[in-house]
Amino acid sequence: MPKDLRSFMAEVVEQQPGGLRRVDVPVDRRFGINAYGARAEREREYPALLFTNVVDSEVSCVANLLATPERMALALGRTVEELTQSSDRIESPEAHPPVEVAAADAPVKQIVWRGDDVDLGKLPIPVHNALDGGPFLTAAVAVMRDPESGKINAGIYRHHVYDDRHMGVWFFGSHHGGTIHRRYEAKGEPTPVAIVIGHHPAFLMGAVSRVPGIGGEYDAAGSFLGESLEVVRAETSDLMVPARAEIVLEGVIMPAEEREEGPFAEWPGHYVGGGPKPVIRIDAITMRRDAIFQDIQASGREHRLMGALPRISSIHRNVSQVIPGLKAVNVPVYARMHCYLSIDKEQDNDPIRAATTALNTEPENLRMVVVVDDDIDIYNEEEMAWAIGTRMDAAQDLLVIPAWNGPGGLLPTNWGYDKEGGRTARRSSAVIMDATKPAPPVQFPVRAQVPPEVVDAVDLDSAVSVTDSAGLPWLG
Ligand SMILES: Cc1cc2nc3c(=O)[nH]c(=O)nc-3n(C[C@H](O)[C@H](O)[C@H](O)COP(=O)(O)O)c2cc1C
Ligand SMILES: [Mn+2]
Repeated sequence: MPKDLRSFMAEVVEQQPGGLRRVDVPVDRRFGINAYGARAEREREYPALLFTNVVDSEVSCVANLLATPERMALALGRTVEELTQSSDRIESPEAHPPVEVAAADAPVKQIVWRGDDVDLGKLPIPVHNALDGGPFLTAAVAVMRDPESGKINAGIYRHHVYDDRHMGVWFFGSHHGGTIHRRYEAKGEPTPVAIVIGHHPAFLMGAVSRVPGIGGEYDAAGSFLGESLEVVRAETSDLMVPARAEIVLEGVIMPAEEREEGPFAEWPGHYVGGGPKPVIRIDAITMRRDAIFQDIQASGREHRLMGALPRISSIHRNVSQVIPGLKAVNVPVYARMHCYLSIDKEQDNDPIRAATTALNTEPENLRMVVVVDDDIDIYNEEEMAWAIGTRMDAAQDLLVIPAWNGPGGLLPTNWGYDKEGGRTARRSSAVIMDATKPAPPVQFPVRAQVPPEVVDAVDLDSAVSVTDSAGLPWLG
């Protein structure tokens, strides 16, 4: 059976007991769904959550499916270590190209609504955080065809639901989704779009992987899935959509029309951004008979983890071409504007070259790059702080690029604030910290440690807990 959302949920239940919890009590789509995720996060638990009883909706909702590295690893068929070290590097992008199936073999065509039947209100689309401007699609993969190359492109973009048939969409910065829309708009034409909701997480990670050039996300999804993505022709356009999705919304982005979008709590954990954005009109909805709607906990751990991993791999890809001694890349899930690189340093130029390459790979995200030697575990903040404290001298090892990120956008630092409560878009700085030792042949002080083989040989059970003062007769 080809992989889809359901096969993955079954796999979680079988292989990671406790990884998925079902909520059968009534839950309000306004804050209720996200509140479960937030409450679990407060307890430092991150189960996937299946809501079977969302008030006023026949459709179930699953959230937090990718909130842990363990479930992410299960979805991509890798170990947690492979995931963080190599992330989504696509070994053979063309190995599993998409294959077309007939509508009769496409579960997503079991129900087709057109025209006046189209009603986004029937779906359990959540309002996530306190000041959000309305319901948002957070796990929606928008599929569009580039009018120049004919290639199909896909990405997750936030969609603000305005009414039964209209939504706003925000394409950030240089993302291809926006490029394609602008190309149709320049010709005065509507942009056909299909919005895919609910599929195997490997499909979603394919959609958000940083494939160079427009298009190729369906191939990336095939590579992550380990099998070709089954696609079927859309109802209202020539777009090809995943046949085993739960729900597909079809419509057009209307040319020369914009509407105020947001506010919406984003990955930096603040309400920033907003403003006029393109508007989508939905003309058809196709779905499975017992469709499951998928949500990503906005501004939560799932949102940040899904965003950090593709960036780890795009940075890995580019920096390793410049610095062969690159060992590992971390974009910490709690501060996605930071990047840690560990390198086997051969020359004193290596850190600055590695850091500037990383910055240029993800200019819209990164504002700080810290480079350390390869004896430092960059997934351990204590080691990072120790390396900065012992191997970095700010007067020479800290470089500030005064205007780098922005202007405007999602990062609070990319805005200037005035006393009247107003704000102006501006650029904010980036910083590079070189916390590496000098390159050979310089002799830097040696790291203090007990011989590791002696530490390995210790049997900790031979150290017995003293439970009462009889165990310490000297004190009596
Ligand atoms: C949960 C999540 C939400 C995202 N929301 C948006 C968004 O609202 N707008 C956007 O442009 N990119 C968003 N992204 C990032 C894009 O999906 C991602 O960078 C993708 O590679 C862009 O593809 P493209 O360059 O083909 O457009 C989001 C990513 C994730 C994981
Ligand atoms: Mn793309």
